[in-house]
Amino acid sequence: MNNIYPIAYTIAGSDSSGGAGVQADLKVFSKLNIHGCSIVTVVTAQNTAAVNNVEFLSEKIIEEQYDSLICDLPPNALKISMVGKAVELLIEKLILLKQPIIFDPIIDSSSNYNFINEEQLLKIKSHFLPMCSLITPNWPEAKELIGQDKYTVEDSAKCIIDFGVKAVLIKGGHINDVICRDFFYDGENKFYLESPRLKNKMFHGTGCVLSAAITSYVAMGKSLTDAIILAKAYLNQLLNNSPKIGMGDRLISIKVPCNDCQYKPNIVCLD
Ligand code: PXL
Repeated sequence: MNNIYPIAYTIAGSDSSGGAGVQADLKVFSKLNIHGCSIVTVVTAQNTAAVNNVEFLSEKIIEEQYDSLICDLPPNALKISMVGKAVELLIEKLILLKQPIIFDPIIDSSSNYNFINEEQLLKIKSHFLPMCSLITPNWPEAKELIGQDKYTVEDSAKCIIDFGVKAVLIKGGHINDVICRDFFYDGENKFYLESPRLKNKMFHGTGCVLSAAITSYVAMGKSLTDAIILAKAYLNQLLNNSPKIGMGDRLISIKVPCNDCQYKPNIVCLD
């Protein structure tokens, strides 16, 4: 890749409140000195109180955004979250790419908006995951991916690696504990990243910020594990400095930091 300035793509939904999705990703890319390009798959109408509506863009316009970029602004790394109507299209296009893909899945069967249906989930597991360098599900998403909830976090990570993805980071933000623990596994190396949990905060868009920061560090040429540790420190910095705006309960990422390691997580290696 010969870009003189690193480029990252976000293939994601638009969040009108600016807290998550494409808007959050582009803010992070920019703060980390990466040029961000976007392929919008879904448009959401939301604010700090609620998601009010969602519209899926056509496969045609998703393909046109991708084709416009790929011939002119080749990426150093890609971040994908909401795939919308484009699962098959993305599989067809991205199979030709060599650049690392970081996949932050949005799988929420309890949501009113069916972001991924059963058939798409099967395609993601069989064809899309083997193309990805990393998947970053939260704990409920990890359980939905493997289709059962009896496994431990570590056994779930092993099952996810069996789908063919190179590495998995299961985020512990949804597990109730005073420490927030994320588990990394790549089929060989495994470790936990531990950070103190912030009380009484309903933060919206943390998954987007974390995966956008990982993508940025990978686009700069860092190893995947360095990128994850740096990105976690980056997210912690944001969470510790998040002023509230809007009238709802969902905190949004308005003060996206520059590169900073003040809040680095504790790394617990396992053999
Ligand atoms: O944080 C997940 C997420 C991703 N992308 C968009 C979203 C949300 C959550 O609301 O709106 C567009």
